Amino acid sequence: MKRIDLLVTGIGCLVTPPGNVPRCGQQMKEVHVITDAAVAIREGRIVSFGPAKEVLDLLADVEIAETIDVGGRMVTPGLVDPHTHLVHGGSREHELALKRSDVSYLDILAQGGGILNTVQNTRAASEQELYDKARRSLNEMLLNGVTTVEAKSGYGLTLEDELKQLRVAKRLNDTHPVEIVSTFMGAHAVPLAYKGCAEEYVDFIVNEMVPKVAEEELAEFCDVFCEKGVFSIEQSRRILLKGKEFGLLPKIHADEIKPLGGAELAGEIGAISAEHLLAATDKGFAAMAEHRVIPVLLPGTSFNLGLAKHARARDMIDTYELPVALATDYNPGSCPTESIQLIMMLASLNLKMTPEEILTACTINAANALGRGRDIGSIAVGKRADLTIFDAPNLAYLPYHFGINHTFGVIKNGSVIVWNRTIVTKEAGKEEAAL
Ligand code: IZC
Ligand code: ZN
Repeated sequence: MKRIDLLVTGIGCLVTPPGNVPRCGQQMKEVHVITDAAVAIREGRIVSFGPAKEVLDLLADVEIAETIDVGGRMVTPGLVDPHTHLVHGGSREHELALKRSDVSYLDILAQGGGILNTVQNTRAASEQELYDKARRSLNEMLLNGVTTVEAKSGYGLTLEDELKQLRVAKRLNDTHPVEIVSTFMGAHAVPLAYKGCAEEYVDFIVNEMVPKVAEEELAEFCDVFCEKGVFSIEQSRRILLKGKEFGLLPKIHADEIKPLGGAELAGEIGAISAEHLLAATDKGFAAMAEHRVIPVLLPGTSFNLGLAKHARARDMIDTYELPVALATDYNPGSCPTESIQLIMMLASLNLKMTPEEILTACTINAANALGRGRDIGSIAVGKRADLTIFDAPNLAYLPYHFGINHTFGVIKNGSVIVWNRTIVTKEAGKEEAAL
C-alpha cells in the first residue's frame, strides 16, 4: 500500500451493512459490528477497515498524512436521505391550524393551498434566495449525519421554474460537500393555469418538460405524485415511461392516501423506488417484490399529518422480503423537518423496525434507491469514505435517546467536514466555499 491520507482511529464500534446491493427482508437485520476499529482512507475512498490492530499492522510501513481519534464513538456509513423536496420558497406554518382542526392534506391542496402555495413562493423567489434557503437546510442535514441527499423539483410547474429549481440543486451539488441527487417532479400538482385540464398539463410535461430536463442533464430521476385528485395511474404511467425513454429513472409517490395502485404501477414500469405506501395493498407489495422496487418509507409524514395509519414495514420486510429504505420527505407541507434521526426514532416507534433494520434502511438501501449502491451506503474497501460519527455507544441508542442530535462528526469523500457538532471545512473537493 502507498500512502494513506486519513486514518480514523479510536472507533468504539463500527457498524455497517455489508456489500453494495439492496438488503432484503431478514438481511436488513444483519449488520457488521466491529469494536475498537479503524478506517484508512486514500483519495476519498476506503482502502482498509477492521479491528484497529489489524489495520495498523497492515499500515506498518505506510506513510499516514493525518490521523484522527474519534474518542471511542460509534461510526456508521454516512447517512443517505433518498426523498426530499429540498429546494423551495416560503413555508406553510399557517396550515398547521387547519391540519389540527382536521382539514385533510388533499382538501388543503384542492382549495389552492398546500403544494400550490409553495409553488407561488418558489416562483417568486430568485435562484439566489432558493439556494440560500436550501443550503441552510442542507447544513442541518449534514449536521444530522447525512452525506447524500435526493432533491426533487415540483414547485415550479412551468418549464422555466422547474429548470430554476433543478439548477439550484445542481449548484448546491457543485458547491456544498453533501452530494445532491436530482429528481424532476413536474408532476407534483396540476398548476392553477391548467385547472380542470390536467391532461393538457400531462401533455406539456411529456412533450416539453421531460425532453428539456434530460437535454440539460438536470436530473437522474423522474417522479410523479400519483394520488386521487392529483395524477391518475394512467397519467403517471405516461409521464414515467416518457421519462424512462429520456433516461430519467422512474420513482413514484405511491398509495400514500388512497390505494390507487401506485405500487403495482411501480412494479409494472420497473421503477427504482416507490415512496410512502401507507395505503398500498398486498398485491402492490407482491408486484414490487417481483420487480425489485425499493420501498422508501417516510414515517415523519404520517406523524406530522397526525395519521393513525402507518406504512406496513413489518409486512414488507417479513412477508414480502422487500429492501425497505427510509427518508425524511423534508418539505414545507407534510413534513417540515430535516432530521433523519427523528425519522429513525419514528421508524422504531411506528414502523416497528429494529435499530439494525433502520441503519440498513438509512444507508445501503437508501443508496440503492438513488442508484448509488456501488459507491456509498456501506463501509467497504473501494467505496467513498463517507462516515458519520455518533456520540452513542451502540446502534440501539439512536432511536432510544430521542429528540436530540447524536452526530458528533461527519467525513465526506475522506474530508472531515463536521467535528464536535460544527461544520469545520470549506473544502471536500468542491469548487467554491460553501459554508
Ligand atoms: O409540499 O406538500 N406530499 N408532496 C406530496 C408533498 C407532500 C410536498 C408538499
Ligand atoms: Zn415527497
